[in-house]
Amino acid sequence: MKDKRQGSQERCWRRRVLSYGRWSRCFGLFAIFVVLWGLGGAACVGGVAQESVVGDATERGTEAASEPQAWGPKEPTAWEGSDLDAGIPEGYVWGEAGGGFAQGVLSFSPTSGVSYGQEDFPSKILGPPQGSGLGKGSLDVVSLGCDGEIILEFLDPMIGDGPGPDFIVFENAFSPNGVGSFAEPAEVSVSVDGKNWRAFPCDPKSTSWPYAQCAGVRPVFSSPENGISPYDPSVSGGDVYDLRDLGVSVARFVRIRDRSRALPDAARWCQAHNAGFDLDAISVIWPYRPKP
Ligand SMILES: [Ca+2]
Ligand SMILES: [Ca+2]
Repeated sequence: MKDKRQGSQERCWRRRVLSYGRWSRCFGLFAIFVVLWGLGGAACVGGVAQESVVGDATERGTEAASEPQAWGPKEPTAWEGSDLDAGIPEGYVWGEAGGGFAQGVLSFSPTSGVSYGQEDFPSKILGPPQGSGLGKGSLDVVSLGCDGEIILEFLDPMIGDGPGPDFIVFENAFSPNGVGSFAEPAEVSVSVDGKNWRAFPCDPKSTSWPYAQCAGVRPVFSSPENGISPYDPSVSGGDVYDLRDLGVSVARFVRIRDRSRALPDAARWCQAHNAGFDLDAISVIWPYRPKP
């Protein structure tokens, strides 16, 4: 039999008739029990809280990694240099010429029924071009469809206005006989805030090949396999752009809007699942990079 002084609090509760003295001792033990229980409980809550933060962070990380990307139009993040005529952005410096490729997609609006290349979207269009030469168009592309649109983002590097051309848009135009090309022209615009745009001239209806400054016109020669530089317009192929033509010194976004519906046979080929402009890649000739 346990000593009464060491009896458990539970035993105390079972005793219905207690003298005042015994009740006091019992209450004292009970009070100690409550304090210890409270401390333990607090520690326990603290532990659970800490665990749940870690758990949440882990879960968020998992969700972020596995969540499918939605490519509808979304709000660009605020950036203080949102003046289209802005100079070198705060915290950015010139990098070496030949600065990389598009790094992200702000929005993608393919025409309904157009699906070509979407299984590997967007990785397929964020790397280097996979040019197939003069007589053959690359299959490593994502189709926009007639009137489709895509907006690509550049942050590291952004595109700067250096001497001469600043970026190159690669489609999969090809030219079997070396004269002109089978083109699917698209308008190219640039922006620093994703809202205000300046467009290079592109009107396939009123112009003839190469359709002013439309993209999707010139065959692509550069690919990782052949080692031809994707940054040298004299050998790379693709359609070349100079920000100075628009009076813009830096671009964070490039928008491509298909204009191939303006071509004579558009009604026929605009029905295809690979209709319209087919984006392969965009290379940055003159990069602005965040300061290391
Ligand atoms: Ca330039
Ligand atoms: Ca196409």
